[in-house]
Amino acid sequence: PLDHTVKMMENKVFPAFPSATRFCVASSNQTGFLCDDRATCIKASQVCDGASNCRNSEDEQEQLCGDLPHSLPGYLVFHCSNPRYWVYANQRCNGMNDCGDCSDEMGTAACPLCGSGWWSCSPVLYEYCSCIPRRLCRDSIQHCLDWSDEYVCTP
Ligand SMILES: [Ca+2]
Ligand SMILES: [Ca+2]
Repeated sequence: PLDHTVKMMENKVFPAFPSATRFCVASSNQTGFLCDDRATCIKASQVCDGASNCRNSEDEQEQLCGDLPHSLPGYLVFHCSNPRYWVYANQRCNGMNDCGDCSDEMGTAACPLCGSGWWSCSPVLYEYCSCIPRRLCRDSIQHCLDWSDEYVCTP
């Protein structure tokens, strides 16, 4: 998918290569940000995280990070149900409760229900929403309200 994105973009001329045209698909199908080299696609959540991930630090430039999340191009941002909160686009449907109210994990059309590495239940822990990682099954610690992680689930 990355090659395709890059090709599409090279067909056009972008004088300043604005951030709005940097959409790309990073590893594991995550929404990404294309560096100036037009080959490196970093995860959305690596933009404005204080660490330089593109060679020339274009992922940390003031123009992009000066007024979060408004200074970010819309494709990098997911707005939570609570209007005070936002998360990066690649934190949507990743199984973790990044919004705090699970609004980033809701909607079965947008977020497929618990993938193969996950067990479906009502989690005890705040950090999960409707599934827990299967590695937490049968570890002698309750992670599901109904204890199904300890009695039904297989890792
Ligand atoms: Ca960064
Ligand atoms: Ca999430």
